[in-house]
Parts: sequence; structure tokens; C-alpha cells
Amino acid sequence: MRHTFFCIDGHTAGNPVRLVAGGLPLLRGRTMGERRLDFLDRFDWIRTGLCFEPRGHNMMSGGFIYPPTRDDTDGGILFIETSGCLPMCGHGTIGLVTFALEHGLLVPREKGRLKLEVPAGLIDIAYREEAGRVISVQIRNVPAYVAATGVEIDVPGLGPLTVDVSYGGNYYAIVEPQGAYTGLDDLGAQRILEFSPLVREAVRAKFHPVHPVDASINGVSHVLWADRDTTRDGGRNAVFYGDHAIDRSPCGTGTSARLAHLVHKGVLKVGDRFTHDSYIHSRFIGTVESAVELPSGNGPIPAIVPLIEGSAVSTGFNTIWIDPEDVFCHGFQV
Ligand code: PYC
Repeated sequence: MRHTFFCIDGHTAGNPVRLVAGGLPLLRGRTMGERRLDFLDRFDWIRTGLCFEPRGHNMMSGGFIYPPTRDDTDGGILFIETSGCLPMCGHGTIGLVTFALEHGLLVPREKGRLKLEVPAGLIDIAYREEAGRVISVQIRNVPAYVAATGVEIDVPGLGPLTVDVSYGGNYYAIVEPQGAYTGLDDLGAQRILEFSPLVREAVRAKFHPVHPVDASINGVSHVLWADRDTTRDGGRNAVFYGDHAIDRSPCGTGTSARLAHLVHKGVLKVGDRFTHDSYIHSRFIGTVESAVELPSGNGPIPAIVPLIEGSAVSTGFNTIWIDPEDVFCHGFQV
């Protein structure tokens, strides 16, 4: 039997977002974190079928919006993407919220504001509308913090690098210009795609971060290449995710991780606003809203609350079916 999914497709700052509005599975679990694990256990074929070729591509990502699991939220999000179900996705949230509001799939209790549950925790949304279009979405993200500094690795073909690991909803290896890495345009997209898996593998061999509050969130999944000429006003980055993707957006969780990183380095402080540009020069605005502490067995960990603002555009409706008779029904990657 064919499984049919009604989707609203679009992009946030150039990176794809597929809101699966019809055909989403009923999930077990009291929280979105538990539902994520249930989805991965029983329904991961939906993610691979909708994100991998031939129905998707290397950068494909999106998600489902579920009714709230708790009284104080407007709904819950489950993210899907080529690498799995992320605990949090910033560009995904901006797109999913935009399309859902514009099509009446999310009904806020308070105009201009939403409280949503994602697997990584609770997030607040402030959005602006004009003539029935959502023109901007700002996320108050889960707390971001620096998990490790000075991780020394040797990348075949590139040489030695010292990187830091920072969390912004996912764990990022952050590579700043040094040694043979002199900046994004010098390295270029092909070599970012070639070296990023090697950086991730080398960092994973040395350090395995585990979230102090939720141990189901662990491990370095993304690599953020910071461009040269970063100042306290802004910078450019390229985020690598999955196995073959450079984020076309400035990456919401990557921007959050970078804000925590720049606060840790003394470049930014609470209240600062930071423009973050992507590989294709699209933009998010990040703000360090406040300083907080995350409880841990080894004492409190300094963290920040990041605000990430951007916008998204829908490009059309897409009714997609997954037919078990199709040899590629669950997708493939090359
Ligand atoms: O915007 O957080 C993000 C994101 C994660 C992976 C791709 N984009």
C-alpha cells in the first residue's frame, strides 16, 4: 500500500524545509524527546524516503508539527533531515513555523508568540506578519554552551587544527582560520565537503560531549567553519551536516553554538547582536539574550540563551507517496 504525505515545501535563507502536514505517524512518548526515539525506532523509513534521493537530496530537511504534549505549549516539532532526527534545527523551525502559521496549521494562543517543544527542550517564538505572510521568526533557543576547547586534530590533506566544541541544540566542532585553513572562499565548497567528515571523525575520536541535562543528546554531529574577518558585529560561516551537505542558511543551532563560543572567547557579551551570514551570503541575526547556568554533576556550566532571527518562503505544495513496490521507496544516498 502506498503511503501518501502532503507537504509544504520551501526554504529558510536558501536551505530546504519540507513541512509534512499530512500523513505523519502517531507517536508514543510523553515528550518530544521520547517521541523522537519512537520515530527513529519505528518510522525512520519516512525520514529516509522523504529526505534522501530520489524524493529529496543531500540538503533536504524538514519536520512534523504535533499537538502539544503539555498544557503550556502550542505544539511540538519533530525534525527530519538526511543525518537523522536532530534534537533541534533552527532553519527548520523558522520554515516550519512560517508555513504552519500561513496555512493555519498552528494556532497561537497569543498573537505573535508561540511556545514549542522540540526534542532538545522548550523554545519560544516571536514572529511578525504582514498581509497574511510571516515576514520574520525569532527563536529563543535552548541554552548554548562551550563543551570543550583546544581539541587538537590532524586532518589528512589539510594538516593540524585546534578546534573547539560548542552546543546550540546540536554539538558543533568549530574551526576558525588557522594553519592551512585561511578562510571559506580559499577552501571552497568541494574541499569543505571533503574535509568536514575527516574533521568530525577526528574530533569524535578525541571527545564525546554528552548534554548535562539530557544524555540522549550527545556526540559531535556538525562542523562549523568560521570565515576570517569575524568581528563582534558579525561573521560568515559554512556548516557541514549529514554526509554531503553545506547548510545554505547560516544555521540556527550553529549560530547559537557560535554565539556561546564568541561569548566564551570574550568577543561577545550579553545584549550583543551578531549578524551571521551563510556560505551563500544569506543572513540570520543572533543575539546573546542572557547568561544562564546548566546544572551538571561537576557543578554548574556557564551557558547563554541565544535569540536567532530569520525568515522563510514557501515554494509550493508537494504530495509525495512512498510505494513499497518502488525499489528506492526508502531512498538512497551516493
Ligand atoms: O539551522 O539548526 C539549523 C540546522 C541544522 C542543520 C541544518 N540546519
